[in-house]
Amino acid sequence: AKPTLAVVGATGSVGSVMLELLSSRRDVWGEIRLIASARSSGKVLTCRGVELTVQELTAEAFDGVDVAMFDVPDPVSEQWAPIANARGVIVVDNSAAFRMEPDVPIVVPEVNREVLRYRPRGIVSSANCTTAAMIMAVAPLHYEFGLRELVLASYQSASGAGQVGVDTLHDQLTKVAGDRLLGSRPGNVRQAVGDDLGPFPAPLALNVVPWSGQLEALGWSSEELKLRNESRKILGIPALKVSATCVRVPVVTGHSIAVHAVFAAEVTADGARQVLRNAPGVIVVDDPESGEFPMPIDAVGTDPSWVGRIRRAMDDPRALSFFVTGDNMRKGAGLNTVQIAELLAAELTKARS
Ligand code: 11C
Repeated sequence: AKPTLAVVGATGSVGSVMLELLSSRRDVWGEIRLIASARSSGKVLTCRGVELTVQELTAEAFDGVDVAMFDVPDPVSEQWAPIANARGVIVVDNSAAFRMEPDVPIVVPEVNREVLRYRPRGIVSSANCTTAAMIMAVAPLHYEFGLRELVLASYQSASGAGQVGVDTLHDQLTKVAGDRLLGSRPGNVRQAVGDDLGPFPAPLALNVVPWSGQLEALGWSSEELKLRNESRKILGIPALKVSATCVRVPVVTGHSIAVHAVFAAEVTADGARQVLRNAPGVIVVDDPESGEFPMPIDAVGTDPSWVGRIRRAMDDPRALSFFVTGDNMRKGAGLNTVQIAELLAAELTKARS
């Protein structure tokens, strides 16, 4: 029998991307069970063309489940993943709750699928959305040229902060529309936007906000440290030098990263393009003369990481600068989680046959 899948957090915005992916990809699942908080239970959602009623998150909801994809806040994963594990469920978790635990792998299938085998707790983490988009391009270059250092600046969309982030951005854009003086005087954008900043620490409309996540030690944000720690773990380079500045921009969906990567070997832009053209899940869009760059308005709704603006550093023949954009709801969240779950389904199906 095909394995049973549970989607925990099915009614959220990443949850709905997961249902869309499960409805359009090769179907490897037997039963699919939708689970959410008590508030959302009883809702009816469509998956694989069939209407399913969302069940409440309880221990019993995991009975008979083989694999569960979690897209819920960190504390909910922390509480419920072990409960699911105790019922024999392998959890693929898209929160940050377990990513840095030594006995939990972070998997990006195109990059390090071999670590999926080591999961003593029955928990596998999916990478942070900014890390996932970036690592898809950086990993194949690392395997070719030997990565030594990353200097990163992110341009993260509102949907990374959930549906409330998207709603906040649209509400603010409505408030600032039409007034052509906004942004040319100090304080007038803040005044037009008012107090409702949603999940952001400052107005996002007509602005960029150099902040994502929580404040950590020495002034770094949690998102910046996730980029550093998760890159080191996924690439298996514990001492990799990584400095990131994470910035929220008024984009609905699609996280972008300006990457400066230093390698052990000398690189050329053409050599890097060649490597990236052959890399799974990567599309090279690099023709500035024709105005072709990787951009969120084009990457939204697509699966790959789009890479362009590939240049060798003017002052270091071992360094490259380039720009990556990916749909943070897909490769950055729902898609990567679904891909990991599908690898587990293949493993379970093979073991049972
Ligand atoms: C954002 N990257 O754009 C964050 C959200 O560790 O999975 C995802 C947080 C995470 O705000």
